[in-house]
Amino acid sequence: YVIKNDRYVINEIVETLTRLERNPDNKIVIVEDSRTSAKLLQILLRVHKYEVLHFTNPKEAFEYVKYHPDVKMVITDYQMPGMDGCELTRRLRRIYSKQELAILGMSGAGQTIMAANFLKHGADDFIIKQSFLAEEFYLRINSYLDSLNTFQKLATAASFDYLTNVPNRRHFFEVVEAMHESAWRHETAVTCAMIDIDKFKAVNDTYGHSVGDAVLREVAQIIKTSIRKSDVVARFGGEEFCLYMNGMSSKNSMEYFDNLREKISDAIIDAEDHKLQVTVSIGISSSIKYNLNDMIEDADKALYRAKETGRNRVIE
Ligand code: GH3
Ligand code: MG
Ligand code: MG
Ligand code: MG
Ligand code: MG
Repeated sequence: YVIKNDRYVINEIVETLTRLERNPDNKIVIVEDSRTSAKLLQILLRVHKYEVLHFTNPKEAFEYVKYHPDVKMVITDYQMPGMDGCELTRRLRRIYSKQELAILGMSGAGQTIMAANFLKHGADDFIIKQSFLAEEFYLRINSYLDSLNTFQKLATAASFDYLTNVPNRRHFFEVVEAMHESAWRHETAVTCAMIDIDKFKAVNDTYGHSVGDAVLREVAQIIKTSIRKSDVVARFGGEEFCLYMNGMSSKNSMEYFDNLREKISDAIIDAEDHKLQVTVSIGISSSIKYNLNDMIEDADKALYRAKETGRNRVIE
């Protein structure tokens, strides 16, 4: 009777917990073939508002985590059918660094020898199953998640432009260098474009700097929503954006950029109490060169010509 009653209570708790608000920033995957042990861990973690997913099969867990970079932590048992916890750790570490994913190995009491094994394969820490109830357990988990979240915030801040929220120049080169090398090897069509707002100084001079900022944000937003997932845009200078597009031929790029130019010049921008319009000049370079910087330079030269010949136009 007591057991039955306990089970009833536990089910009630689980019911309530699944309805609790969770923090999707703290997604944890538990890999544990013993359902009882996993359930306990799951309940305890949910109390602390973690988003928890449980897998009994390590191979399925691996596939899931591989395609879900939002998972912050994997807590894995050692002994499981098909693949042991150390092997799972080793495979995950080939994909995710310690700054991207925390891995905690776990095992039953009396198996502390496992600790070294887990750490050797890339785990951050090791816990003994019976220690779940200790406050130390949460403090440790919390501290791992806190450092990961802080690191990711810093990484984003270092790669994105604060004003427009598009990647900065540094991030552009980090990402595009590799893309460009592969495009060169595979002889893929690529296009590099420089986009510069026309007479932007006049916007600042007439309406003030904060209206200028709003215009910049809006233009960045239009560019961002016009590109494909595989394209990279970055804020290169004050009112200048660079775009790198893979698989974009010269013929298509002229049409694409003229559409973009038109979209920007048609936009009525709401900035503070003003409604205003701006135009952009665009220089493009579609003949691939081994050196990425040479392509950017060509786009820059084309941009200069676009300015010289009257602005609000696209020149290749
Ligand atoms: P052009 O058509 O030749 O490009 O003329 P322009 O006035 O756009 O070019 P110029 O290079 O003379 O001036 C760029 C201006 O952009 C100067 C600067 O005050 C402004 N600017 C640069 N960064 C920012 C920013 O973050 N916010 C604001 N509001 N203005 C900026
Ligand atoms: Mg097991
Ligand atoms: Mg300008
Ligand atoms: Mg200028
Ligand atoms: Mg400029």
